[in-house]
Amino acid sequence: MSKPLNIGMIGYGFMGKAHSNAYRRVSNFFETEYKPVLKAICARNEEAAQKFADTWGYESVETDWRKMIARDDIDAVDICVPNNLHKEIAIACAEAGKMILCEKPIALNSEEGEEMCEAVEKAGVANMVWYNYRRVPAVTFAKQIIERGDLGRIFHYRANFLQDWTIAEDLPQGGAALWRLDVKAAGSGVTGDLLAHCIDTAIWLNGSIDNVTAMTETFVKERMHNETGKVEPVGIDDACAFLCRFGNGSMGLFESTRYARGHKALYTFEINGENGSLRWDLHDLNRLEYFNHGDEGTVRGWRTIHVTDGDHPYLGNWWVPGLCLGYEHSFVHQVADFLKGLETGEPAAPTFRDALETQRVCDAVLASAESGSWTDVG
Ligand code: SOE
Repeated sequence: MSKPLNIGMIGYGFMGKAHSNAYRRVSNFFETEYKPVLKAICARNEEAAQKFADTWGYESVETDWRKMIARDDIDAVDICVPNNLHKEIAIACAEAGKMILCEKPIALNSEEGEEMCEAVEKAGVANMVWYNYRRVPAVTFAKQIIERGDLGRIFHYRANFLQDWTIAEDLPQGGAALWRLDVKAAGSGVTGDLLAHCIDTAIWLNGSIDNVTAMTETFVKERMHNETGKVEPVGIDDACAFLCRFGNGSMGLFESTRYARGHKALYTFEINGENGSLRWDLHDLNRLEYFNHGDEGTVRGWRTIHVTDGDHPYLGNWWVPGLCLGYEHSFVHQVADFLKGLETGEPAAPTFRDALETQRVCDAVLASAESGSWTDVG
């Protein structure tokens, strides 16, 4: 017998769409005991929220999140609002006994993240943070290859996340679509927004990060603020690069910027081990490149695995072998795993606690950029 899982979503931006699409699709393709029901969407702007509800099939609209989380017919709350609101909402949801699916990064900083972890753990509510790239099948498959031990001892991990959408000096900061440029709402710039994805994947694939040395840059120092109407200093990092040491002895090299002209969302990673290497590129997300040193010498080389076979992670639930998936499927997979976790009692990762580890690395990166020294991950 299937059980409804009544979702209340707070916020309706780009991520609200990605998550809503995932809730709607998941039961068509994955067999799970719990089936999401889009019960309520909550946003301050009632008209916009109603439009969103009509588009995505939410049954009701709320304009006050406290009212929504007090409703008995809401089981799980999806927090899709700017980072500075995550903590207060998540703690209130935990106290109200609601499950929580929270947008990344978990919070503005790890102090807030720790409070959120304590709240969900005390309440015993299911919780997860939307680091969706783990569920791109080629990335999940990379994890399987690494876990089998095929790469042997790991020497290097490197990742980039490059964009170019904030180069214009007249782009304002703050407000609906541009809160990511406002340090008060976002907590940081590319470190929390983009490197956090790279760090989450890296920790998942290659284990914990011990210490970091970083540099950041803010190329445009002042921008008009949409909320105050005044030109204000820019507090976010526009670009960040860092080196790190992983607990397994390997070296890490990470770079992210919103000033790499020509790149819209170039997320790539590569991992080099004693017996082989893997690399992946979001622009070609169904492919995983694999060099296996164990191959016979004359034919040894980088092979491209088209991760679309029925035996590849998640693929058996979709089309016939060979047909491609896209960005949006990573969210569907994350919901499917969350629902499976409710069924089995094995929480779907990344939980708040897992995401806090990523946040601690982000905090160490920003602290190192500030101090100019190697910094331990706290
Ligand atoms: C920023 O442009 C952004 O939308 C991030 O906020 C997302 O987390 C990332 O996946 C894509 O880029």
